[in-house]
Amino acid sequence: MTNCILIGAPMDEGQRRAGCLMGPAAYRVAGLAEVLRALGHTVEDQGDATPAALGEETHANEAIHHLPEVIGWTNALAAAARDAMPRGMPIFLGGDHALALGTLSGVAAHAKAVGRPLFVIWLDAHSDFHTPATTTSGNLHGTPMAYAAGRAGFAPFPDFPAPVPGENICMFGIRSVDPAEHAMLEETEITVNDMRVLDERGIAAPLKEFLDQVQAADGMLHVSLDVDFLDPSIAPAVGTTVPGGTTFREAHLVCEMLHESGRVTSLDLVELNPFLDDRGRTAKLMVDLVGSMMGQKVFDRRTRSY
Ligand code: 4U7
Ligand code: MN
Ligand code: MN
Ligand code: MN
Repeated sequence: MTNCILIGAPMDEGQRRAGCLMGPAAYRVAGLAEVLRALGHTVEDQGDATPAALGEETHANEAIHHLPEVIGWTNALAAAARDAMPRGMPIFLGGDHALALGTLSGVAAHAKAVGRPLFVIWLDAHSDFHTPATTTSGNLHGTPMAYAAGRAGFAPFPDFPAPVPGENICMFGIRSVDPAEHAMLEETEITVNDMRVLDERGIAAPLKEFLDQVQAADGMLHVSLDVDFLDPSIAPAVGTTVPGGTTFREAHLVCEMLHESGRVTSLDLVELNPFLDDRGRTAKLMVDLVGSMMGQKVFDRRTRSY
């Protein structure tokens, strides 16, 4: 059984649409702690993190907005992640995906300190492989995977503590990549399982390949789950909907296989915008997916409709 440490990250400065900061509250209302306890886990809800003091950082790329705020969150969440890792499995309740700049920093620093390799699975419509220099939207939620991979061009962010090697990164569900991201991804060893790959091969085979790699290396695994990984027809509460996402069963299968691997050591739940939701169905689906990731079995499920 796992000690689940819930850490709210009510931030929305990584993109331009208001509402993501209500995410942590929505997960609590949707019963995340209760679902985890019913599966036999212990749950510590730490409440919400607050950003570190604001600096006055600026960037030559004028599209970038809220840079000091995002750096403040990065520092605070890196510290929160480092503090939580030795005590259990942190589950970060977002908040937009820029929170992963911080969560991955703290998780990577912890993995380095304990001498274990860190692996990352990026469940997202987007590759989030921009740097502050290449982003044209200026939305820093499109950058965290590049930061964790150690891409240059992140000043004035702190240097990423222990960059994750490309071979240890797997992207899943990708269907929206900008040209600058594409060009950089080509130069890495990152596995990009885009929707075409999943259409052709299904979920299980490519995911098993990656999980076998994590197992063989005795690795730790960070899961970053962006709501837009899911098809907008089942998960409308997100600012950046992209058609052609994963279905209800595909997403649950990913989570069930992650559970069976026994490797997941930290989790981000990002980009939920409760203001865009339809009677809480996206929040409830995300909670349900965490249930599958933490041991809920299809055969033991009661059918719920939402
Ligand atoms: B998310 C985008 F231009 N690439 O940089 C950008 F398409 O965390 C989208 O995955 C980024 O939701 C999406 O703004 C970030 C865009
Ligand atoms: Mn994302
Ligand atoms: Mn996305
Ligand atoms: Mn988004």
